[in-house]
Amino acid sequence: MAISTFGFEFRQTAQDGAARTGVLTTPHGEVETPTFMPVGTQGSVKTLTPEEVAATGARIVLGNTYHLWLRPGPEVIDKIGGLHKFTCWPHAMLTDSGGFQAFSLADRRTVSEEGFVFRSHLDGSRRVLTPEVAMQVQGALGADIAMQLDICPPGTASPREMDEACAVTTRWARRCLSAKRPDQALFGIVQGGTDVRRRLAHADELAAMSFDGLALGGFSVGEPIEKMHEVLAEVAPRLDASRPRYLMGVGTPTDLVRAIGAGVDMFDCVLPTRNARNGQALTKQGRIVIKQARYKEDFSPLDPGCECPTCTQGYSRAYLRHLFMAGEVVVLRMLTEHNLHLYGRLVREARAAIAAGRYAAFARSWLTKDVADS
Ligand code: PRF
Ligand code: ZN
Repeated sequence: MAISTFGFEFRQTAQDGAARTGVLTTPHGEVETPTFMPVGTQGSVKTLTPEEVAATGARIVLGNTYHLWLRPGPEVIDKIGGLHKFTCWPHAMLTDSGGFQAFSLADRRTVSEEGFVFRSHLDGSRRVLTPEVAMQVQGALGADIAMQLDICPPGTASPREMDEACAVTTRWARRCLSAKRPDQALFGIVQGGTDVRRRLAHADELAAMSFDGLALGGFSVGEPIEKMHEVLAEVAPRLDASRPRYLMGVGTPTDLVRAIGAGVDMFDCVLPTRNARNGQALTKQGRIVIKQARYKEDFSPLDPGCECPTCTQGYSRAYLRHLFMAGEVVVLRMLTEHNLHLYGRLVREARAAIAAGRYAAFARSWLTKDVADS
């Protein structure tokens, strides 16, 4: 067992093929894995209260260093005692390091050995995000798990750029470990694109360090989805089994089912929450685009098999469509709750299937349906 941080522990509880269940112990409670982390970029899972998020089964959420650093600022959050207290989320929390957002959101960003230099997307101010700053800000936010600063090249990057991104990410890994709070867990991030050998080599470099978990970054960044799964099937099972494995920013329900089958323990993705706000409900039978005329007089619930408040209260597709067309904001909450309940149910059923040694049958039952791929 790789226990290096006070109050943090990962214990595998069952295995079926490469898929596994486990328990992640954090200072804010236990998290059963495989788990899905709803994304709370700005200190809220958009449209929902923390109680509503917990009711979907989520016991860990993700916060973003980049956004909270720029607004309201780590000093504000530090003052009240951290992001848990600030947001009233009592369960576990993980913060991403900010580089990924600095790269995708900021203007005129540059990257050097020192870190990222960019202009804030809010006020244009010049900001420097180094591994030390990323750890300092994440320390003030006080999540249970922090992420190292890394470089995530686009799927189209050349082999040379991929090699360079891995080399810099490794050097930043050491700097993050030196700068971390001793009572905060820290995960390393494996890069390397879709080349299995490069991925495995980078994973070995990071596994040799005292990280509490290992993440797979740099997936779902423009490469073909089949290629991603091909590489995941080779790489995920070979990541150190004593530490949690986290696939960053992925994916659809189908992606989760396949990646869990490859041995991934943790996921985050904006898909269930963002798609809800675009009027999309995900169901085990496929995706419902609620504005479509075919739902105008469809008085059935989104998904009769769903345990979410939207479905069990009896709100019909016709009513939800009407609310969406009329611009009534409550429908965004209803769809968000529904989608997060689907992800909560997916990981719960996956855990039960792994424990019972029937993961292959479970996977077939989800994959044979046209599930929600975007
Ligand atoms: N690095 C970090 N955060 C991320 C990613 C990454 O590569 C991704 C890629 N899918 C999502 N979020 N730090
Ligand atoms: Zn529902």
